Amino acid sequence: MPFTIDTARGIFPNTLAADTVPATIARFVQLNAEDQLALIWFAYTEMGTTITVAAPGAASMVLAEGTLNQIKVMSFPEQTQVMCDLANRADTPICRAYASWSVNIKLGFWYQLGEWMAQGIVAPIPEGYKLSANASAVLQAIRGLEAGQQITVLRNAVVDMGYDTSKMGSYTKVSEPVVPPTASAGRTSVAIEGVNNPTVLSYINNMNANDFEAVIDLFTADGALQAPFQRPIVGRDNVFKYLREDCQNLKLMPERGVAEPADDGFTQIKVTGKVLTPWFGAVGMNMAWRFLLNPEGKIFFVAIDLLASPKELLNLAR
Ligand code: ECH
Ligand code: GLY
Ligand code: GLY
Repeated sequence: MPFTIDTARGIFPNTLAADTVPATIARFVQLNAEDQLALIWFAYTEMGTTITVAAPGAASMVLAEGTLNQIKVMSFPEQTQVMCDLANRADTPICRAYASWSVNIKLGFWYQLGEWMAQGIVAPIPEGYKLSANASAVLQAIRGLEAGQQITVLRNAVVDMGYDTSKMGSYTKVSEPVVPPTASAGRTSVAIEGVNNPTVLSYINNMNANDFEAVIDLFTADGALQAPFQRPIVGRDNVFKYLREDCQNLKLMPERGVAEPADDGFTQIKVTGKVLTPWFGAVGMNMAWRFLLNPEGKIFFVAIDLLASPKELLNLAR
């Protein structure tokens, strides 16, 4: 039977993803807004003692600046209301603006509010604020995760805030400017134990060079990319947009892998290794890439998974 995106998603079914991340988010979104904000404040400040977050790039800050300046001059109660509105996904002008931002702009916005909260410019979490029992339990669950999973929970919590874009009709997505690809002299090239497939090597090396034109050329016209805990993004145009909007300046550090023939002349390849985000240069996330290449060596499907544990880096079983 020929592969479909749906059947492709099932390659290497023994791959154990960090399902604790969506499970934790599912519990988090049940909490009330005050608890959500306080919980993130506690998690974020506790994490800050062991891992350092990079200041956002100037480009993403400029795009959130208007909204940030609006919030800066509000009273504490008004600021608290804005933050609760975001957590409640309310229909307000700020929640609509927020919803139109790319992931990095949303993260940069909260980074700035966090700085201002620490400096007393934005309403802090009230002193002595007591989390509900459920919120405490979620915070405890987050404490038990490895660092790569913790930052993914934070990221996903922030991405889900703001007004629901599906209720917004047409709107203009706001994302950071696209950086030019790294010049050839500055490029790196990876070696993967057990995998020398040129498509896979080219995918990794071009991702690391922000050369998304070259990356997208590796896909079939109907090819798909599935980010961690997401539905597949299908078709070259959509994948290309995603790469340019949300995938700049990542560092992919594959370690090992396995390649084997699949049905209809396709090839399935699993690679494991680490990924760094520009936000947390010292947090190596344990990841897998599951590629399905067509007989011409084009990417029909690739899934990127956040792994359940470091042990999974060694799991190349089919
Ligand atoms: C404060 C209190 C009030 C509420 C809030 C607050 C602020 C919170 C802040 C949070 C900041 C969080 C950050 C998280 C960043 C996480 C980034 C991650 C990135 C993962 C990327 C991966 C990429 C994988 C991919 C690969 C591919 O091959 C294809 C593409 C792709 C405290 C004020 C809210 C400030 C900065 C987890 C894994 C490898 C799929 C992208
Ligand atoms: N500092 C990370 C970023 O702007 O993406
Ligand atoms: N967590 C995958 C991404 O950055 O979209």
